[in-house]
Amino acid sequence: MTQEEANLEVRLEEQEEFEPPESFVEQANVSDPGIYEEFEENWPECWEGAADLLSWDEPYETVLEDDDAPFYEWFTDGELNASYNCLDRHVEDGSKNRAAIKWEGEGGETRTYTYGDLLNEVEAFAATLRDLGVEEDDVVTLYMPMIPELPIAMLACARIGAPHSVVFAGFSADALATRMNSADSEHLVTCDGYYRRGDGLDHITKANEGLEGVDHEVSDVVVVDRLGDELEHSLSDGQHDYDELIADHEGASVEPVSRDAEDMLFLMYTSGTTGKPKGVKHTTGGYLSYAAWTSHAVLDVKPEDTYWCAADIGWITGHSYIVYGPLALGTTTVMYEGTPDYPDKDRLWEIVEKNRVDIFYTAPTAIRAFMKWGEQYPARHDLSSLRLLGTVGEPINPRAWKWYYKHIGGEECPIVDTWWQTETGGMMITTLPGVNTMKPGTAGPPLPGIGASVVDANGDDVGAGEAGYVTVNKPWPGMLRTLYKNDERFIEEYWEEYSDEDAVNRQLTSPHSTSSREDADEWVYFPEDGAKLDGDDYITILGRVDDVINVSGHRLGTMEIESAVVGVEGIAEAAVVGGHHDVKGEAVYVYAIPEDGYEADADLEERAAEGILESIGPIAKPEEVIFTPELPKTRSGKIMRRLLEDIASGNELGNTSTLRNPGVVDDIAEQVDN
Ligand code: 6R9
Repeated sequence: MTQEEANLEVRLEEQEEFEPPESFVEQANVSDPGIYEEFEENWPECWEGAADLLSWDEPYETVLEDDDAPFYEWFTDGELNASYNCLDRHVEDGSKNRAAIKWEGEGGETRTYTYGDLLNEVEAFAATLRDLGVEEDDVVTLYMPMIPELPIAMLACARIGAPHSVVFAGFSADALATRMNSADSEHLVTCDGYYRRGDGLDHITKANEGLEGVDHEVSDVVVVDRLGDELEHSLSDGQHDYDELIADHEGASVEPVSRDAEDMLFLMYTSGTTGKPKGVKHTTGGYLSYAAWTSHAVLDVKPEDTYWCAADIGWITGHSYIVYGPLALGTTTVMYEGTPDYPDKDRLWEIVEKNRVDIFYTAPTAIRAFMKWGEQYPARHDLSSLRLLGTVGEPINPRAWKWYYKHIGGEECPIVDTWWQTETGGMMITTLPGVNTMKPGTAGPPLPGIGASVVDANGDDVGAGEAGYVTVNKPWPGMLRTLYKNDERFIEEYWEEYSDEDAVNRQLTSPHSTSSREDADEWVYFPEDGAKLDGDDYITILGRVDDVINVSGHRLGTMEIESAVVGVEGIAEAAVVGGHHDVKGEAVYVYAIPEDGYEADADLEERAAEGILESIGPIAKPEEVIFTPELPKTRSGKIMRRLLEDIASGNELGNTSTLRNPGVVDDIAEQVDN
């Protein structure tokens, strides 16, 4: 390192605030700081601008209907179709030959779909689904990895008004069955396999096992042949080959169905405090407007851009910011099948260089891995096409932020650190890249029109420098409408904590007996995240305050993992917590008590890990399984999870004398490697 470089390094390390570069501001979709006031004064009508990014078959009559809060409705009586908005209108506008999806297979193979191509294949698959008997409002489950047929299937569902429920391909057979059962889904689209680090990975066996666990009849299964000869698979009765179906329906024309703004566009299952995953319901008008608006305002997406969100479509980030937001805006969206270190650790930068990517959006866990691998990998490539960088999924530490800023953005790209959730549909707290000063490690202010604040346990706003909980006291178009077929749980999970008690009781005792307008102000959404506020009203997210952990940006319920572990023969009780991990953010730690007559040995450990793989999938793989004759408990018999987290993270342990069984702590701590 030269002296000059060393000086630069020191300067960067100390710098706490960064201004967006002039060159970015000049071309930004949003650059007027007045937007905050404008939205505030004109709320909720300010959201008409988001709806205006879409084409409507029928105009909406009311922007926000809050009579039955918190079952809000947005753009009431409006009608539209999501696939029309993502495809046809761009083809009609003369962008037929613009690339819609640029797909990179792991092994170097590529496929480009223009808007025209994509529309044709979506229509062919929509016709297929209809022929298979899929009707409007039937939930179609898509258990697929990062192959183009996944967004094609999503848009085909949207075209005929069948909500999709995408199940992350890394989830287990059990997880697939649970989700199909919960959604009463009778249709499945899946594939034979996909590539991971050069190997063809079998997926169909897992899908078939999952189908065995479905408690109702599954009328049809469509299988995409991704691996060809690499994996021989035979189709059983009721299973169809995707390519054959597409060939049979080539040239089909399928009118997009006009959907009510409030009709369900998709379901997405996510983890919560209790064992059962929650089916988050998103709608056509509000969700799509919000995904499009945030893509426009925060990601600065323009039709002529090549935009890349390196997430998996199996999570909400991929739904909103690989598929719906970017395609609604008519841009080119990049999709990558594989891992970032195959064939080498510069794979992503090679893709950026080759495609001249303008905007890149990823998770802090990936950035921490890039940092660990070293700056020589991005340095091999020309990354000068990049204009904006983004992160999502977990808090980003200032060091990782600065590394990203310097080594990927060349100190010329603003970074948006976007806080949001499966439930919020789109971004909620982040800087606007053409407007705000950036502070590494701090997401930023709430977006214009978003009533997010940090409150104490009583729901009162905290002062500058204080910590508390994130709450949202105004509805927004992208919000979840309910949990699938479970309005009660929807209220209990998200609204009970901070909303007016009487209002909550009224909805719980006589649901949907339309409340008065004044009541609408009494509803406060609780995302279950802790946060800190600074003097500029910027919010630093501290992480979940419920029993959800965040492993590599993936949300996992500790209760779900615990129930998998106690389901293993020979294990009597278990507690699962997240412990600090340098790259993953958090890692899974299992503390388990063996049943009488079972040895706490390597075999039991392996079976515990196996139990987790079977019921959830490899993303929940435990970092360590620690056997103990007892779990540390309070005098009232509650497991002291905090303490177990501190042990897992290698933190100093506070006073443990108030425990019922303080002696157990040292025994456990000795076993943990850190
Ligand atoms: C989009 C997504 C949601 C949880 C959320 C929070 C964490 C997301 C974050 C962040 C700090 C950010 N989270 N973005 N924490 N800074 N920029 O990730 O949805 O999978 O539902 O997870 O992720 O804890 O509550 P989801």
